[in-house]
Amino acid sequence: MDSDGRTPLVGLVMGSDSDWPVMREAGEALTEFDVPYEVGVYSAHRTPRRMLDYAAGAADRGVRVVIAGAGGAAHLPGMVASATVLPVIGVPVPLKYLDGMDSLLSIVQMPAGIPVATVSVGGARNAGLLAVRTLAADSGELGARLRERMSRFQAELETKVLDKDS
Ligand code: RP5
Repeated sequence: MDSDGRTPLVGLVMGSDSDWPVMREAGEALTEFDVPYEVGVYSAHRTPRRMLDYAAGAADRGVRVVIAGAGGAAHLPGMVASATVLPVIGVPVPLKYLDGMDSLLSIVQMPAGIPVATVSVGGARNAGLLAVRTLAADSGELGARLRERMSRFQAELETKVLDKDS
């Protein structure tokens, strides 16, 4: 449950709490669209069993999209995707060395059959927005609300750019 007692629709997970300064932007985007989410640290390497338990149970608990961020040998998004049927959005977190290329390649080069939708290095905000769009495909009231809100959001982006030009 989130602070309003709603079931989280998005699982926002990361390999370490050191990823939070990047990953928080995904949470901020979800908050802007009033999408309930949960946050957790699940390391593919340090807590593998806990990570798999989380991934395997997420759909049954009501989660509909998982955003997973990790850096370096960034195996968390792919391993989460292997243990759930939910869409997984991977965020390559840049670390001190290699400019995040290690994180990017670890996440994006998935074997056929287990997809991870990978955003840009450090692109947690877009991960949050992509999760909103995924939920917006819902045929019910939630989808209608999010499509309307996303449409307004895009119009606002356009206005900001056009206003700078005038
Ligand atoms: C990865 O190792 C985490 O996702 C993090 O980006 C990186 C470093 O973790 P810490 O050593 O800061 O805990 O698994």
